Amino acid sequence: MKVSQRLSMVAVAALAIVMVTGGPAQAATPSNDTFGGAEPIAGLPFATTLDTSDATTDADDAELNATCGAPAMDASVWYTFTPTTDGAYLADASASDYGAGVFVATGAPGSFEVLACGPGGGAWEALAGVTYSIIVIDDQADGGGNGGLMSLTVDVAPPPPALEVTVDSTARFDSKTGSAILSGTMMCGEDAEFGFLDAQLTQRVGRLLIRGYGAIEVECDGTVRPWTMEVLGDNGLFKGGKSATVTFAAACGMVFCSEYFDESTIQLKGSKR
Ligand SMILES: [Ca+2]
Repeated sequence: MKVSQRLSMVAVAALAIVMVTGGPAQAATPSNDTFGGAEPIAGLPFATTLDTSDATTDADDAELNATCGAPAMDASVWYTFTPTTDGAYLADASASDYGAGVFVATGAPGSFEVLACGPGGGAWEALAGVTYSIIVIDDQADGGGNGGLMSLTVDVAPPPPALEVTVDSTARFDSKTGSAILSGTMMCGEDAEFGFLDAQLTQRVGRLLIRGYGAIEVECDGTVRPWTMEVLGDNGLFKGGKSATVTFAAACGMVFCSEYFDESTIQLKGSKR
């Protein structure tokens, strides 16, 4: 009885030691710490998590960074991906619990060609049958440590956000300020990170070509929203009558932007204030 109690206390003590040392034991140097141990990505979508706190950096990381200039290349781990179809792909490590950066490269040590690199993730145009190395590093953007809990997803890049723009064929002009107020509607998809619209307005007034620029940011939420933009002439006042406008709009997602371009003649009509 006494012996068995003692044994169980030893067992508890042993368990406690295992628990205390359990963290570092799990965070052994990952098998994909180097180019030679790169883990192949079998299919998409790919998602994984990995403790990289014992991952190391070496000369291959330094070679990758020669063309990119990340602040640090600590705790690199390597994957390879050979797509079966051409297209744009996105490797995203932004959900990691440290300042993770992503490199995408072809080639081998001594002949790497970096196709994408950046904090959080990287996107690139891939060809079927080509093997790409995907490297996740700790760029020390968070100021310290070595790796941590890495979270990586690789998938086909999301398409550009939806974008629809209209420009009204008439614009008001303010006879006191000489400004023109363009208007229309714009819809950009809620998957857009940002959307904007800018316009150049030109109008011949006598012998002068009055020119003005305007730009606005537009909220991207998938609904059609009216927009108005006041454009002041840089070198004179706009007047009633015909004027030309060049409108450019873009809505950018994580990888791609949608763009809209329109050149049209609009009528400036006076307003009284
Ligand atoms: Ca490494």
